[in-house]
Amino acid sequence: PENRIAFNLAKYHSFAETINYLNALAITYPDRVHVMPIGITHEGRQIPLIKIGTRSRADKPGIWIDGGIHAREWISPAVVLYFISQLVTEYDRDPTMRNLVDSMDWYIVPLLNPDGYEYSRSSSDVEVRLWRKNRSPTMCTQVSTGLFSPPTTQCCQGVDLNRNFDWFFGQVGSSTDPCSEIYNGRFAFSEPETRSVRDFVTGQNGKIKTFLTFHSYSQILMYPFGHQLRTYPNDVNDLSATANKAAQALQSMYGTKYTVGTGADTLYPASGGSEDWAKGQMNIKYSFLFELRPEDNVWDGFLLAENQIIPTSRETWEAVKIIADQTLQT
Ligand code: ING
Ligand code: ZN
Repeated sequence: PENRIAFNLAKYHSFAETINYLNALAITYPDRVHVMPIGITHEGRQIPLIKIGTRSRADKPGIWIDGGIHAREWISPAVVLYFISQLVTEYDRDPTMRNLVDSMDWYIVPLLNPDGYEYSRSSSDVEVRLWRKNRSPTMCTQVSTGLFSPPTTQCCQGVDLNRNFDWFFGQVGSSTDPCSEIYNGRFAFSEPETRSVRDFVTGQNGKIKTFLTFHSYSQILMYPFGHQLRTYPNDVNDLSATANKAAQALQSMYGTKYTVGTGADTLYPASGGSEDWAKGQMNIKYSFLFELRPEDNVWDGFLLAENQIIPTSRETWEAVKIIADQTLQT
C-alpha cells in the first residue's frame, strides 16, 4: 500500500473509471475496504457499494453516503469519491481518519444512477447533458392535442429516483407523466436503483445511524421533512443543531455560505425523497441532503468546472466529519 493509486480526484470520471478505482482500493487495502454490487440497473450496470471499516464489530455505528442519484449533478459523485480517498488512503497518516474508520463502518455508493450519468456524459447537447432521471425503459401515454384531433402517443424514458422512495409517494412536487423531469414512477421502489438502497439499508438491521445524500446545486444543507412546509421530526432540534454546526465548519474553509433547513422550507415541497424515507420510514436519526456548489440562481449550476471539484470536496468533507462526530456521540 505504499504507492498511491493513479486516480485524478480533480476530474469528472466515467462509470468504468470509477469502478476501476474502487476495485483498486479494495485490492490495495484489503484490511479496510470491501467493494460489492448492491443491484443492477435497467441497462445492466452493477451499482457499486464500497464498505470502509476496520475491526468490524456488530455494535459499530454505520454511516450511509450516496452520490449521483441525479444524472447531471456531476459534482456529487466527484465529492463522494474524494471522501472515499480520504478515509482509505489517509488512514495511515491522519489519526482523524484512523479514528473514523476504526470506530464506524462507512457504506458508500458514489454513483447511484450510473445509467443516467453515462447518458449525461454522452453528449454536450443540453437535452442529454442536463438529464436528471435514470434510464428506465420507454413509457408511452396517450395525449390529446385538441378537441377534433386524434390522441397521439408520446413515449419517454426515465424515473426521478428522488421521487421514487416510499414517503408520501406521489403526493407533492412529483409527476405521474413519464415525460416529466420529476416523474415518480409507477409505484414506490419501482426502480432497481431505489430498491437497491432500500434492500441494503433494511438489511443492516438498524445499524445505519446516519444517512447522507449528495445533490447539486444551491448550497443548502437539508434535514427532514421535504414533503410539506413547516413539518419536522420530533428530534428536529438535534438535527438542526448538527446541520448548523456542519454548515459552519464548511464555511470556515473558504467562506462558502450554506442555507440550513428542510427541503420544503428552503426550496420546494416534494415527496418520495430518500432523505425523508431514511428518517420517516427507516428511523435513521441523522438524515441530511446536501445541495453542493454553486450558489442558487446561476444559469449553469450543473456545469461546475473541474477546478471546483477539490475545493468543493474539501469544504464538504469538513461538514461530513462534524456529522460523523455527532453520530459517534449519540
Ligand atoms: N434537489 C432535490 C430534489 O430532489 C429536494 C431537493 C428534495 C427538495 C426533497 C425538496 C424536497 O428535488 C435536487 N438536486 O434535485
Ligand atoms: Zn439532485
